[in-house]
Amino acid sequence: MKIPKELIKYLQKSTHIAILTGAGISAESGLNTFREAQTGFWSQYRPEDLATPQAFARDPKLVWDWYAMRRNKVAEASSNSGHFALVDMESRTPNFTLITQNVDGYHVQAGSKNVLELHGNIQKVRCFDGCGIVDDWEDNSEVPHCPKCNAYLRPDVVWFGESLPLDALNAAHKATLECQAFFSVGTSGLVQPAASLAHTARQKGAIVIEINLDPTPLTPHVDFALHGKSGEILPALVKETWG
Ligand code: BV8
Repeated sequence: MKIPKELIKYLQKSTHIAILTGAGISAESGLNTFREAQTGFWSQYRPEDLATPQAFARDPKLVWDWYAMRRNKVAEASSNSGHFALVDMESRTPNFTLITQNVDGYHVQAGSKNVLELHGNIQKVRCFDGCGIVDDWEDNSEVPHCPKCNAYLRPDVVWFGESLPLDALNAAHKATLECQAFFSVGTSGLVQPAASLAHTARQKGAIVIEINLDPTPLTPHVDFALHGKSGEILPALVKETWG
């Protein structure tokens, strides 16, 4: 993938870069992306129908098992060259904010420092009745109970219809307003409010770069659309920009 010279020159002068990542950046680690058709027993379900508080209330064991399966896949795989390229980019940029929709924890595992997990983290659980307990995931087949109030414990992720963690969302907005360059990497740009960040960056005068396997609804609005694998494009971009 040839990185446009104009983009390289602009990034070399940028002191604040913001990145939004989605499931696509973990695809080359071997993880299914969020909307990819599910396999086996899970092929009968749509992820959007399982990632809701209603689905968990209706059948806690089904939703718990879905996350246990996904968490095992996360544990079996690991960060890829795309994650590591962003660690490299962060070390070359005075102000760098990595905003992720992913719950796999791979950015922190790769060594990224300033990471905002908008949709939570699959390695943690919290009380379903909201008594504030947050704990490490317990590896058991039955849905665990809160040690404080005995309600079910649930994955510490943000489900559809639930609000995002305010501190992470506010920090993401702040970085989006202040950055000179905003990258959208490996995301279909369908889920709100994360999907609106790129448009906000553009309205504030930042250049917007999309790195994605396929075109998305964002593509017509970006300054640079680099279509291909993030695990190949990001290392090339970091090398050509910062050596
Ligand atoms: C909320 C955690 C307030 C769980 C997830 C407007 C404003 C506010 C809300 C809404 C709104 N309109 C609609 C809503 C409701 C809803 C929403 O957005 N619905 C959509 C589907 C229309 N939003 C919410 O409910 C949010 N809550 O706003 O609170 C509120 C409160 C009450 C009522 C209303 C509002 C909460 C959203 C968070 C949901 N939780 N995840 C879990 O993971 O199980 S979202 C889920 O989607 C994942 O986190 C995932 O990361 C995220 C986005 O998906 P992508 O990452 O983009 O993945 P996808 O598979 O779609 O695409 C992958 C891309 O990668 C593809 O384009 C592919 O081409 C590319 N790719 C593949 N391989 C590669 C690659 N690219 C590069 N290299 C490769 N190798």
